[in-house]
Amino acid sequence: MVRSLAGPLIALAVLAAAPLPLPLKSALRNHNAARVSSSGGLAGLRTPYTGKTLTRVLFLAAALALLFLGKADSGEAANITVNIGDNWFCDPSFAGSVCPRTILTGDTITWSWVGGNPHSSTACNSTFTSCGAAQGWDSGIKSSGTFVRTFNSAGTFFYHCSVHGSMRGRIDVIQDSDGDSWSDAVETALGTNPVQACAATPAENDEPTDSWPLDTDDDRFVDTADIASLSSRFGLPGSGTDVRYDLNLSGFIDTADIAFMTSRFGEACVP
Ligand SMILES: [Ca+2]
Ligand SMILES: [Ca+2]
Ligand SMILES: [Ca+2]
Ligand SMILES: [Ca+2]
Repeated sequence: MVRSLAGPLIALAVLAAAPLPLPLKSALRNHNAARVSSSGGLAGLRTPYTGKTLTRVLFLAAALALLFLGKADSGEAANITVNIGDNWFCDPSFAGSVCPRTILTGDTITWSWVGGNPHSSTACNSTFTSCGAAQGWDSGIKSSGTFVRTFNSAGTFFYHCSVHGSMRGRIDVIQDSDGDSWSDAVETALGTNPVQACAATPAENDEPTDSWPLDTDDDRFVDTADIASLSSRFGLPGSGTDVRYDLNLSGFIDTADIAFMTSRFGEACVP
C-alpha cells in the first residue's frame, strides 16, 4: 500500500514561493457532494469573487488541490521503493539531478537496483560534499538487490552514488503526529494543535487551541462557514490570531488561502 504523501509542508512551500498558477500533477481528491448540496453550494459563499473571477479562483483551487495528494492512512507506516538505475535515482528523468521523495516519520525507503552497473545509496551532507556512513548510511556498492532504511526523525536527508557523484537524491521526512495531513511544523506555525486532529467539542473557540487548520468553527467539516470566515479576513496580514487563516504562511490572507480551502470543501476531519 502506497500512502499519499505530498503533505502540506511541501505544498505550502510551493504555494508560498509561487501561489498561482501551479502545474497539475495528480488526480483531484473526491469531495462530499452531499455536503455541498445540503449547505447551498458554492453560490452562497461570501467571497470577494464574482463571475469569471470566481471561475478562475475555483479552477486554481482545483489546481492547488492536486498538490495535496490526500490524507495519510491511519497511522500505518509505508514502504516506498526508490529505483537505482544507470545512472539515476527514482527514474531516468532524474539523471544528473536530485530525485526528491517525501515520506512521514516511521516510513521506510527501499532502494532497488534495477540497472546493470554498480551503484550505491550513500548519505551526504546538504551540499553533497561530504558523503559516507558517517552522514547516516551507506549501502555499499552493489549492482543488484535492495537496501532498506527506516526514517524515524523528521528532517531532510541527502544521498548520492559513491561511484557516480552526479546521481543524487533527497528524502524529506515530515512529522504529522495527529495524522491530519498537516505537518507538526506547519501546525505549530499556524497555532493549531499538532497532536489533535479534530476539535474536541463542536462549539467554536471554547478550547485553548484549534485542532485542524481547515476547520475554523469546530464542526469537523470544511464548509461555507470556514470559507466565509477566511474570506472575511481577505487582505489582512496573517498575524496574531489571524495567522491560522494564512494557510500558506505567506504573510497575508489572500487568494491562495481561499483557493486552497475551497479546494478541500466538504472534507471531514478524522479523529
Ligand atoms: Ca498534523
Ligand atoms: Ca491538528
Ligand atoms: Ca470546540
Ligand atoms: Ca467547519
